[in-house]
Amino acid sequence: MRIAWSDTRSSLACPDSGLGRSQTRLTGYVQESIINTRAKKPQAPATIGNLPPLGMDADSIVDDFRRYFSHTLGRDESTDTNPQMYTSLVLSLRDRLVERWRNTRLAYSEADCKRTYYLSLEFLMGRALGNAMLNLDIDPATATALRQMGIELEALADQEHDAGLGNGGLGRLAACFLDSCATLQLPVTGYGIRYEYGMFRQKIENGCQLEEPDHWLRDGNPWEIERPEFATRVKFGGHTEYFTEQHGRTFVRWMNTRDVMAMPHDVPVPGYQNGTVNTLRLWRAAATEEFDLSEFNAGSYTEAVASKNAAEHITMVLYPNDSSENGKELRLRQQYFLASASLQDILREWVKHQGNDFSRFAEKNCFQLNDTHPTCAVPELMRLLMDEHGMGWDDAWAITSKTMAYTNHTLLPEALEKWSVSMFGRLLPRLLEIICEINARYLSEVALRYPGDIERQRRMSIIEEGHEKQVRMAYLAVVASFSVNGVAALHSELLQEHLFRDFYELWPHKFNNKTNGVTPRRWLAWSNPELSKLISDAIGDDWCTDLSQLQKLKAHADKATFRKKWRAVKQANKARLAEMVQQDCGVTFDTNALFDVQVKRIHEYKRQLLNVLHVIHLYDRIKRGDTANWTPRCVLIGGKAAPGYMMAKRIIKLVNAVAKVINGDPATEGLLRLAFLPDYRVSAMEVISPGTDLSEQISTAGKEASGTGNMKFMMNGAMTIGTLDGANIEIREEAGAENFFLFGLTAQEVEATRHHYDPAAIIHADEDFKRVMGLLCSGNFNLFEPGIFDPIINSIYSPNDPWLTAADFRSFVDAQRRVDQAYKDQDAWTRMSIINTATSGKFSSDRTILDYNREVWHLPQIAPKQG
Ligand code: 26W
Repeated sequence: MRIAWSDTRSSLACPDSGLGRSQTRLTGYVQESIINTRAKKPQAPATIGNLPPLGMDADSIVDDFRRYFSHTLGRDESTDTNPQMYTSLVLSLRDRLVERWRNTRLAYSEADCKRTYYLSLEFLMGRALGNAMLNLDIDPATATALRQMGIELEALADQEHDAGLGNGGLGRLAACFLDSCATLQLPVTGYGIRYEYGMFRQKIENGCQLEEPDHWLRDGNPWEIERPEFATRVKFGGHTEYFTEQHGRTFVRWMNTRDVMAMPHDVPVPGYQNGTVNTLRLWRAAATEEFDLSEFNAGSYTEAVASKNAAEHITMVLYPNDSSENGKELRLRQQYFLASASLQDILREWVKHQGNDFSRFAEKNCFQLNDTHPTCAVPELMRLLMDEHGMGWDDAWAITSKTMAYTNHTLLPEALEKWSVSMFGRLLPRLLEIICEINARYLSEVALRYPGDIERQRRMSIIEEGHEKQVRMAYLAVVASFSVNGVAALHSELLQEHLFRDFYELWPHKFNNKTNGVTPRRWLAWSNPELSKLISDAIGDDWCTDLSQLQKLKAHADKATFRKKWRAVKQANKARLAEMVQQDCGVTFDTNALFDVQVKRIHEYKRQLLNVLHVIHLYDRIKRGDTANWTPRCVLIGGKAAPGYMMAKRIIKLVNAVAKVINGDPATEGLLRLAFLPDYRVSAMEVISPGTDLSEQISTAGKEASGTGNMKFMMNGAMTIGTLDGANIEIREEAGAENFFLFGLTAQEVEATRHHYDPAAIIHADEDFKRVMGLLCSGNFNLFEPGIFDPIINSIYSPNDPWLTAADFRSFVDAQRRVDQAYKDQDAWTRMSIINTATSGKFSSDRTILDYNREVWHLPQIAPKQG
């Protein structure tokens, strides 16, 4: 890769003005000298914001790229390196985003429209380069530009670290939503935390997960723009004091606090080829100036540095748990930091335009809470309105309860956030007072509705009584929100029937469902270009912004030539995936085999264990010679375990141990492979989903709120083997039962089975299962580490196994047999694959966002002026 330095194009001059393009972009005092040299021709003074649009052609990109590389980054021929070339390309593209960003802001502000703020502790954005090129429609021009300079795009794209600011589904959903909001031209801003360290990088050593820090910002992040002019202060600790004014009004001061600065970093969120660029504003914690002045001057230099560090700790690292809350103080600090900084930012903007008149605030603003994590926003908005803007309780509550909307993403009790009242009070004394007041007022409403029902009041209280009193964040969110939604039809029903039953009885109108979706731009157009081209050749390219168009593919499923092309694309994608598996796992996948994939966080409820039991069963069949009519399979499992989740880590070890035995046994050659893919992340999924034949969605029914990986696989033409859980139910409805491999107990049956669950009897009665457990228990996969899989074996045998792994084994194995049969008929399989893609339209996050907008947000769609 070499930049063509000899390339002397004359396109630097801009024909209309006679000015060099780069000159027209100069601002401030430099402008004067330009104006002076052109003094003969009187001109309106150039304004900062009045620039001609940047060219979108290859030559313009080459010019900008070279200027960034040589002038901004100070590199030349002898020092050219991929990181600097990557940065030069990003800065060139970012300039083009910035133009549209400004136009978008202007259009929203001129329309003076309602806005929604998506508050989330996680935004799992992945890489931005490909997405930016696609959405700017500058992909071909960029490719040409780089070719002209002799640079390989892929090598640059590989320089980008994934922005891994999330754990899994909930964080990636937030990222897909931002893409859809920008594409639909909705005035939605994301607010999150700029973690210095994102999701840990997973290494596998001796079959075990090792966590390594993800210092994704080490080489800088050219996508973000720091905005110190909008820095705000966030309070912690201290105490409250009550004052009475002359007129008798009391007000509260939160004093003696330890403040932390919140510094915003803005990331552009481009819509799909529509001129809109929305904003993701990420907050970084920094020490306030007093830290520097008072403490440093007091001579306690080292202590001052230490406390400065403590302030900056708040945004140092993403908590890597995706299902269990451990009540850590730093996590609550992060949550309040996000809520307070974001709300202050929004109120500052409001006051700038409306002064202290909040009468229309609720009409013009909506806060979508991504799970309970940002729920401090409820008491914080109350505090800001009352203590900072002089509003009374009732007015403040009217605004808060009309602007908050809450999305629940899990029913698992261990994932429901609770904070000890004593810790909450120490860290956020003013907020705790407000929460208690909200609780008292709301419980009196409950008492009015159900007089004398003390038990119900106890059940519904935001404060859980007991040895250690706790704040129940989910209840706080429900009480304060005008909308409460689950993320798939079944999940929303279960919320109403179980977790929020009492609340549903009191306020049925609050509850609704919003089935999740994923963005077809990243998950089909960008990650699967060959399939996208085949689809567009057949049905046109409107599907990219109207995914229901994919239905038109159904007609093509009957054409042999189309099926042949479809199969060829899948084969090419499988080859790409096989290459990745070879490189990252050292395991050879034969692209003629069935590619069977389960990638997601490792959790017992997701039942990677059930998957492994099936693989052991296949191995057992091979070993006993039951291989007539065999369908060769390559099984891929990937995902991260929470560092403190011992069982999940043991399951990773088991996958690796079983893989080692199977892949090392000559008997399995050409029949079976198993690999564990280390460091599963967004950019890996972009390769995995296009190359998958079979998508494993095998959670215990009633436990997976929705799932979104299931949707990415479906869109890319994979068949699903799954339980009636989360969005699987809707996937099966759309695809048709004949195009879905169903197995397992229903959510109802799961609950009924718990009372009489006897796994030992189930295993004993099933010859195949007995043999599988025999292999596991004999130490066949852990010859040199005796006993390490005992906790797993015990969990399968336990009548209290919450995930009922044994209950679904037979049904799962039978469904896998049907898969094997179906895969043998490649033509029929391809037809099913096409039908899956064709019926995946519902699972576009555009549909989800339009649902949110129609039923919850009520925002106008606003197109910025072009150019
Ligand atoms: C407090 C620790 C913690 C952190 C994150 C608990 C729970 C979470 C999330 C709720 C976990 C999560 O990502 N849930 C997933 O959300 C997806 C998007 O709605 C759903 O598709 C998945 O089913 C759900 O598991």
